[in-house]
Amino acid sequence: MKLYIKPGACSMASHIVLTEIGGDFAVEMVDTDKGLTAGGANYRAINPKGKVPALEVEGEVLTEGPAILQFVGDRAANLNLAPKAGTLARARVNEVLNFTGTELHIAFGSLFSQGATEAQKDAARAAVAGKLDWLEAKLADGRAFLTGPISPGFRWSTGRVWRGSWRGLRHGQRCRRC
Ligand SMILES: N[C@@H](CCC(=O)N[C@@H](CS)C(=O)NCC(=O)O)C(=O)O
Repeated sequence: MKLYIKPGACSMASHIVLTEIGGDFAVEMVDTDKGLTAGGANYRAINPKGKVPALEVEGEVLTEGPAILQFVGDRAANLNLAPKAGTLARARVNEVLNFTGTELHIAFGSLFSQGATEAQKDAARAAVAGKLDWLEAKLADGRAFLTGPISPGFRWSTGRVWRGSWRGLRHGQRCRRC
């Protein structure tokens, strides 16, 4: 397996999960502005979307952070990283990952768009804060995970890592270009 990433970008979540699983995988940096991998390959030939993360696996390329997180989590079944597919608990994981990967991600993207006015940035900040509030409210009962209480054996979850990556951005870490 090879994971394509960019420092400070949302690909960090996939990188953290793969690292925690301790699997056999390679990492290659991508310069998405130039469309080149660190090794000089045309990145759009690997991922036509030109975005990170992308995971090369079994001769295919899997894209979209939430899909990669669930795939690698499911493959490490012994680590119990996500509830079983088909359960409501798993749908809740999907709910959070989709919210984060679409609503929250898009809101952050506007904040860093080049040429945005201060008024547009203020509007983007308000939008991001509102979406993070939804996530924070889910934790208001003291639960350790967005999707419920901590289970024996759980050290972390795919959903928690994804949310944590975004929390880092909220506290000043800048996404180079979402
Ligand atoms: N829907 C995709 C979005 C991926 C995405 O937007 N990645 C950003 C970094 S956070 C990127 O690669 N941006 C580079 C570009 O747009 O050129 C996912 O969830 O994986």
